[in-house]
Amino acid sequence: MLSPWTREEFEQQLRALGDYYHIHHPYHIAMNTGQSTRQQIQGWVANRYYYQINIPIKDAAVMANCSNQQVRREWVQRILDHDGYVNESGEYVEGGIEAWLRLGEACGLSREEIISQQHVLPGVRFAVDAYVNFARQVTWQEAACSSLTEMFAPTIHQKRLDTWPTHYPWIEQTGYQYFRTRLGEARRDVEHGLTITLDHFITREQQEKALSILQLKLDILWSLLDALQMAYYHEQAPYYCINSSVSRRRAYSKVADG
Ligand code: AHQ
Repeated sequence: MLSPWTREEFEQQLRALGDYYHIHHPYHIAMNTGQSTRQQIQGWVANRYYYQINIPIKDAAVMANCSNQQVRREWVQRILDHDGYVNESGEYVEGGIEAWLRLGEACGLSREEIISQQHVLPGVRFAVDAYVNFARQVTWQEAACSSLTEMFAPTIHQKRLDTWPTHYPWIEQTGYQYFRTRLGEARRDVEHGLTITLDHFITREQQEKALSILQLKLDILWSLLDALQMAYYHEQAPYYCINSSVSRRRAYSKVADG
């Protein structure tokens, strides 16, 4: 029977999984080193929109499973961060989903085509839906643990802010607000999610389970980019090789090359 890791060792084990974070995926490496085309950036923004609009749904599922009022009082902030809210003086404070749409417009996409989800690839949809369904089916502590990929998120947001303006001068500056806002929000979210995780997973077996939960979320993020890599780098979107007389109503269409 293996003895549990100390709190510090357990946190270190969680952080070591950062080696598998999607910042190391070829799609991100290409975007962050200036090798991506306009179409590849637009395809990423249009597909990641599906991830963004599902985060508050995921977080509502976490809350629905959580009987702890103090945790809900903190967790609800994540939903407001994405959906926005009306403040005391009746003003709408926009959230991350609106900021993501502005990122899309800054990249030359129209709001309508992003909101239509016409560019969302099947593999992206499956990865995101797997995350939402996971959060619905597990305990709120396990779902909190799965959000800890955000331990590595400030680095990736900062990387985009540091490199994209130089590499992609055609992206309007207004689009970068989303990444700036997430720098602070991600750090705050991780504070809360990490405390829940370190407090809840106590035995060595539970700690190992937490590592496998984090690995599942890393797999979700990696697989999302694999779908994009096939479509926008290898030119092999689903059914690219099928010539059928059946006029299949396209559930998705790649962003126009141009
Ligand atoms: O924009 C992101 C975001 O709002 C969230 C919420 C959080 C979660 O609850 O799982 N994870 C997350 C992430 C966002 N952006 C990703 C990126 O690469 O821009 C990183 C992603 C994450 O690390 O989980």
